[in-house]
Amino acid sequence: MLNIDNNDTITAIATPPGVGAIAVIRISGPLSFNIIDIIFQPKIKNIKSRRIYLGYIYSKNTLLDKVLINIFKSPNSYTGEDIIEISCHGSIYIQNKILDLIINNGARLATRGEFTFRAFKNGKLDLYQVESLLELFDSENELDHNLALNNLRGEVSRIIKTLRKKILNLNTIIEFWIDFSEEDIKKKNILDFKKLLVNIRNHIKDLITSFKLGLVFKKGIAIAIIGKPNVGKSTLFNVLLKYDRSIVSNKSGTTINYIEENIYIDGIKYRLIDNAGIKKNTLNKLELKGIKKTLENIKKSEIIMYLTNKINPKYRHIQRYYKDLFKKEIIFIINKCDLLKTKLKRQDSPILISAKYGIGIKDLLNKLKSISERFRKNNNKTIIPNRRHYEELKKALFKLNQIKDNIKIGIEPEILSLILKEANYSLEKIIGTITNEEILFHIFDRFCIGK
Ligand SMILES: Nc1nc2c(ncn2[C@@H]2O[C@H](COP(=O)(O)OP(=O)(O)OP(=O)(O)O)[C@@H](O)[C@H]2O)c(=O)[nH]1
Ligand SMILES: [Mg+2]
Repeated sequence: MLNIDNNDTITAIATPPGVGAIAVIRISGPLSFNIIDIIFQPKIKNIKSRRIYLGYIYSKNTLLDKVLINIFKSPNSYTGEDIIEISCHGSIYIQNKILDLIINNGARLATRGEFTFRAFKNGKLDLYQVESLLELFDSENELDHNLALNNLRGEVSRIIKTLRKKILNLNTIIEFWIDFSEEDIKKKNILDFKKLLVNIRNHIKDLITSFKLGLVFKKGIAIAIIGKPNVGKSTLFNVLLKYDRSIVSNKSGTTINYIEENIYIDGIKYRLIDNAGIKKNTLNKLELKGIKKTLENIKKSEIIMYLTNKINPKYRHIQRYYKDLFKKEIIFIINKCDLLKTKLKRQDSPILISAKYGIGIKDLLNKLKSISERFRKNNNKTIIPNRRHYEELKKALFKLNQIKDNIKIGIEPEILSLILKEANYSLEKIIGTITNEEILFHIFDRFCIGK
């Protein structure tokens, strides 16, 4: 449970449980320096911030360990309080002995996320940054790691704060209408109001659409491998995965249900989906179900790998079809090039490969990398990866849309002002200037003890 108003000195082991070369024990709060004065030798006169001291931890007269301690004086620390970080030897015995010693001298064990909660309470991080920290811990590839890191630096928080300010400006204009009713002034004000409203709504819309890209970064760029039965989709799937995951056979219709696996290429995560072959004019119920799933996978993928075995002069049409209709990147691939009678020059598109004999796979990966660059470039943009923030932004936009509609039909300014407050409330909930215990508990409970 979160200790919202509590000011105790807290402590915890910050490194993962178990034996390691070293372990780090943290202390934060008003008693931090007193405790170190009792348990650390030699005594430190005039403790200096951001300094490392080498010495010994004693429990009364018993030597426990030789350690390094790191000192951060309030307010220039992670929590904003006085912090000591003890780097001790990593045996479980020593870690627990030192932790007990700290507790016996006045600290208590921290709860989950309590160090970060104090950073939030003391204005070191806002709630958006706290949640970005969680995203950073959860990140498992370059794209979502960069995204979380950028957000932790506070860029989105700044944008949300600017939007809030603009909403307050809207409210000032409305209050002006309430106080003064001269028509000429009001007309000009309405124009200003509308302009600002469009600006805010567009900005929020951009943030809302960015969520989809954020999800792609987190879950991985989805690639659907599709084509007619027996063209070698599962063989290519296994080659890219580097192990035999999908069943391959010369019997047409081997893959009935799709298979999905993650792969990492150059730090980017992809979700590779091997699909059932698309067969024209089938009445077989099982095959129809498989094709339906293939179509669903096409829709939810960012990239399509379209496999054939022969040179299809219509490939440019097919490419355009997928690009225009589904808004997908398509990589056109001719597989089984080892069987091709006519010798084709290797060219950019279609890409010639033999999945079975490992020919052309490098070309295919290069093509994939060049498409992925587009995603990497977007990595610097402002992206909202968190569903809670996304939902609050949608609520804010809904309220601003209501204002746009209500202004047309001449609703009283007092009511507009109330709706604006609700839009503002949603933005405040994102950065945590307004929040409730339940939300805080839910967020900080996702941290481990020691963070
Ligand atoms: N010669 C040759 N044979 C290949 C190549 N790639 C796949 N094959 C063979 O083609 C047959 C079909 O391969 P699969 O990977 O099962 O084809 P698929 O597209 O997944 O087929 P379905 O699941 O039935 O839609 C198997 O016998 C493979 O060994 C290749 O590059 N060259
Ligand atoms: Mg297959």
